[in-house]
Amino acid sequence: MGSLPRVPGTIIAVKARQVLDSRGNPTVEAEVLTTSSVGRASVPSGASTGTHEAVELRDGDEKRFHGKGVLKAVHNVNEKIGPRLKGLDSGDQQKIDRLMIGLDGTANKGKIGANAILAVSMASARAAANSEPKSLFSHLREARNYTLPVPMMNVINGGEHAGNELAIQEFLIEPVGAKSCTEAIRMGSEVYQSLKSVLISKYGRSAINVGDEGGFAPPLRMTRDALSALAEAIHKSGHGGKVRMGVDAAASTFYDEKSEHYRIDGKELKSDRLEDYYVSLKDEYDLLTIEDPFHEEAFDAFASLTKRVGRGTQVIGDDIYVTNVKRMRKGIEKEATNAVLIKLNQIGTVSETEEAIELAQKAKWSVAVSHRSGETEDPFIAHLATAFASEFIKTGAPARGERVAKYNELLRIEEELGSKALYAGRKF
Ligand code: 2PG
Ligand code: MG
Repeated sequence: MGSLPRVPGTIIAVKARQVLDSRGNPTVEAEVLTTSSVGRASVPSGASTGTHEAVELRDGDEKRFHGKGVLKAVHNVNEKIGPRLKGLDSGDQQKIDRLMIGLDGTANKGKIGANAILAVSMASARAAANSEPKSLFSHLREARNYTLPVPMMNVINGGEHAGNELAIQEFLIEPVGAKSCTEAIRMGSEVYQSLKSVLISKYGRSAINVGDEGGFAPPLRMTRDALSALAEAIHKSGHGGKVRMGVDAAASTFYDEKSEHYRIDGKELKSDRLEDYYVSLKDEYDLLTIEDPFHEEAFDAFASLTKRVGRGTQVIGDDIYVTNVKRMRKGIEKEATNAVLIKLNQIGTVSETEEAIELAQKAKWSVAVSHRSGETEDPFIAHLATAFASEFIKTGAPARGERVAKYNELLRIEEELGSKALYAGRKF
């Protein structure tokens, strides 16, 4: 009896292991082995997570990793998912993802674990790309030209990502005036270094300790102090006019449900007063992006701000949408925002993430592909952003290995594309 023909890219085995993320917590890494390739991927983990996100399966065994182990998720990959994927084409992303969604059977992927499912979903895409062989971005979407995203670099960390008292979680620089993504990364790095000296001279050396995403975590409390330091750093680096600023408020983290007030800058503000505050900050600092300005259910408050600033400013929804097309449809209907943050692990598969991006693009929203505050060295999102020509990529400061892994991958991608590479900065 002769052996069956070995079709390239056919899945032979799937294996997972527990590795560490950038906060030192366990996460899932998966490998998909095919007849002609291997694909490996690991998944990130958020701190300011939205209530409606897909659920990571954690062991809960307090004796190991303070309950954060992912051995159950690893087991689910090895014993439940792996055997079912054998024989499938690693390039059939829809089929693989649908099979895993069906196997889990819950709306939030909490049974098998979104961490288990996503690791396999991403590793399959890589295995398929490697078997063609192709770069991951061109496997994800075939195009004649590719547009590389504007980096949104989070250079001052607050909120749940730092040990200071800034209510706003992220203060971002956005080099829209660069000619290429490579030049944008250089500008971002230069502003970051200028910011370092601005912070030292204003607040002393302890102000340059870094937070979870590699941004500085100065001992500040007031939003304007952070934005002013940033504006000074941009000016000092000589990139005035070319590098814009943005914030991710992650406002669910400073919203008090009981009193319906937001606690920010030593004040307690009702939604309409907070809206006025954002408008004044936008005018003073020419903010290009404002992410999650209100709590995750405040569709109407988002819509009201978007109406006021949406012509020149990208109001980005993160926790409000959680990369979920159902929630995004509600946002489109209510004109809640004009942009969306996209995170693979909020929804849990590559194909559902792609569906969310396509829905946003149909609605003429800007798209920002994003990392999580707990990351790994996996640069998958650099390829996702390039493949789908997202306007932005948000992946931390140009510092810390897990953040620069993505920026360095964008440098490689732009080099590989040569004259076929466009840069999204020109849109702004
Ligand atoms: C965010 C993210 C990433 P986290 O709110 O946009 O910066 O943070 O991963 O903690 O949710
Ligand atoms: Mg956010």
